[in-house]
Amino acid sequence: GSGTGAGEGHEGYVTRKHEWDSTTKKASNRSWDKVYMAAKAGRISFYKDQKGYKSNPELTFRGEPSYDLQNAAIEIASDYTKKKHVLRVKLANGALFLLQAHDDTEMSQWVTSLKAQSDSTA
Ligand code: I3P
Repeated sequence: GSGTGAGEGHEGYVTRKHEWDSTTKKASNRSWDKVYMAAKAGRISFYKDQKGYKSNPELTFRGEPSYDLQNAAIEIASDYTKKKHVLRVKLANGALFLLQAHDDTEMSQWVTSLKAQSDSTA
């Protein structure tokens, strides 16, 4: 659905850059990748595409674990000027992702839904 509350999930394609593994460790692969992102139950997971997510949700992008959004900081990355419609997700453990949405509307929807998930006590 297109809802952005904490109670329901939000999924869709984004272009992702994994910048930091933790506060002090840069991610080893910092290239931009088109991925399918699913946010629900206070966590985000990344997949190669929608079909992969639907048919085998255990098979994540590069075999990554899902990420806990509890106490994550989510904001529009207005200081990142190389691409448009980019939001920044900083997890409580210091890991940091830049996520490029298709347009400003989708970017705002992601910010709203991810913030709701980060506040979820589920
Ligand atoms: C990365 C790629 C990213 C770039 C990143 C590079 O190289 O060019 O686009 O981030 O810069 O490391 P590769 O594809 O070879 O992994 P930007 O788009 O933000 O510049 P970084 O090392 O400064 O993170």
